[in-house]
Amino acid sequence: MTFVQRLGACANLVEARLRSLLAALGPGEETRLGQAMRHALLAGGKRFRPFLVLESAGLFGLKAAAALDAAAAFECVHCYSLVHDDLPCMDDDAMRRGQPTVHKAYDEWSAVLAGDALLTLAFEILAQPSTHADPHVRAELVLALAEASGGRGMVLGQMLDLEAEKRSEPAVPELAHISRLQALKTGALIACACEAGAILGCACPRERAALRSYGEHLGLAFQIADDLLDAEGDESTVGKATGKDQAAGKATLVRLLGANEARARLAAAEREAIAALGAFGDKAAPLVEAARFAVSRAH
Ligand code: GRG
Repeated sequence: MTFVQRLGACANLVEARLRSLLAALGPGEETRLGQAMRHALLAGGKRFRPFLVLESAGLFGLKAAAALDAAAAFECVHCYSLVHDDLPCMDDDAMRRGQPTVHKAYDEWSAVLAGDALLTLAFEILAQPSTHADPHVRAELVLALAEASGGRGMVLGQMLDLEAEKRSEPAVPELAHISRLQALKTGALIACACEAGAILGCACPRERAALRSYGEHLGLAFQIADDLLDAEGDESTVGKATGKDQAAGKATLVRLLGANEARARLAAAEREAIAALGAFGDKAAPLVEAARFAVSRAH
């Protein structure tokens, strides 16, 4: 099976589980809120974060079914962040995953509320016994995802990003500032998805730290690749508007350092991500492939 087939198979599993979780825990599919949540969750997407949860859990002998609910929770948080990021008051996008964004398909208030409900749903899923039999493991997952997605993680990263773009604060963003905001905005959730596999698998601290380190380098690679796609990618392949960072004067590594240096840093991040997996040997081949995919992806 190629990496893309493996990622696709994971996406199918995750989507089926998201459908059933939404039917069981959501507000009712006939409601406007339920429909907007479905649009946000089920209109495409690579399901890359769930893939990381499943594959990192697999390192500790867990079958996909045993990690699927945790994986679905990560996708709920990711989808909420995309819905809110696309709003006119944030990044203002009309297309996402090749489809109209939630506020275009519905309206702004429905998009805000669908995002809120998806974020909350993620924690409801993690707290369910079906996520893991051990309540301590469930509590650890809740804590890790809350830290990664909240005001010391992704939300803070988004805040720093928007302050730079909309308020020119700081007036001249330096490399350290951009690196920090990107590590928070994109890296925190990706790193946490990798760590979640270690939590589910009751890994030792050394193995958990190795997966976290892999995830941090992977997150950086993912973000630089995203910036390069925005600068150089084709709108129909990427599935959303491109060229927006330059037009908005966004603080990115590509803008600060140029595309060539950004590509060099992308390659370094890929190498370091793969190196962090060393102790897992051949078992980690799918995660090695995931790092290669993050770097070379076209969407
Ligand atoms: C609104 C709190 C809040 C946070 C928003 C996700 C995010 C933070 C901003 C999105 C801006 C962006 C494009 C960031 C780059 C990395 C990224 C998250 C890309 C989208 O993720 P993919 O490529 O998307 O995994 P799919 O559609 O495949 O799930």
